[in-house]
Amino acid sequence: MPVAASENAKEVDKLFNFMMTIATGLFLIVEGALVYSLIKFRRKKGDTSDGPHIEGNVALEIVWTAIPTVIVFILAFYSFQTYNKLGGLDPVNSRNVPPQQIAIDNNDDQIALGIGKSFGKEALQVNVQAMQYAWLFTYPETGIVSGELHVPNNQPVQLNMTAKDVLHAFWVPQLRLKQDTIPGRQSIISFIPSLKGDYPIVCAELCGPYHGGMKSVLHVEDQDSYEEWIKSNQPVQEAYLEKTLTVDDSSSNEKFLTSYIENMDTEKDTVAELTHNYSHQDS
Ligand SMILES: [Cu+2]
Repeated sequence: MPVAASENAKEVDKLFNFMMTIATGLFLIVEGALVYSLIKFRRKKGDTSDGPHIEGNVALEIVWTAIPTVIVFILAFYSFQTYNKLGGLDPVNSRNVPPQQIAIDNNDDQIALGIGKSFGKEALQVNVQAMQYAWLFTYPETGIVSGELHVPNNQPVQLNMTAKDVLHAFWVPQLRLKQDTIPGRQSIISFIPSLKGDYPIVCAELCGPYHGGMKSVLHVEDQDSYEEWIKSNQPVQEAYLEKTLTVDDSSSNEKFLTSYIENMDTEKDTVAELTHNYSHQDS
């Protein structure tokens, strides 16, 4: 298993190790009995007689039905407990959804999908948009838009995710978290990172020919380097925003952009789509 980079991951690992222990024990008992019988009850040379005729054994059948049943119930109970501990039944996944910056059609009455405890306003909110074939992370508090996810260590993070085109899946093996991102709907995961480092963000849902290249990086940093990253990214964004706002006073982004892309062999539809997205992010 890769390193466990969050508190959630440790819970998942405990469940996994428990299941693995039972499975290994069962494997050894069943295979051991098989190998033992192969050797012990092998036909002796010259022995052509039949084996003893055995017709069922009620006690034995009850035992070998009861033991797996008990094991399955224990595993079901333990899995459910872990799911609950990770926040699977938490209200974050019902109505209490923070406003998304990216426009989503009609999600007021829908239940948000996902897993994670509800940390409320305490959590760092990051909006995640998945698209063919990239991840886009927006920090609503600072206005930063990034292709990488930076989070401070030991602080709750809530990812509000959606997809622009087709189904994708946000997966960070080191967090033991995987969640589909869905066009037109919001899904949420929350976690508390507990180990500094850089971890891969992988798309885990076949989403098109370049699906394999749809990767990004999760940087779990100490508070200082995180704030430094925020600072170093913010001025660029602000300067850019100011520039676009002053030039673009007629709210016709298309006109503004057209002068730049005239020689770039770009379709008019693409420009329209781009400006559409920008106007959503501004509001
Ligand atoms: Cu994808």
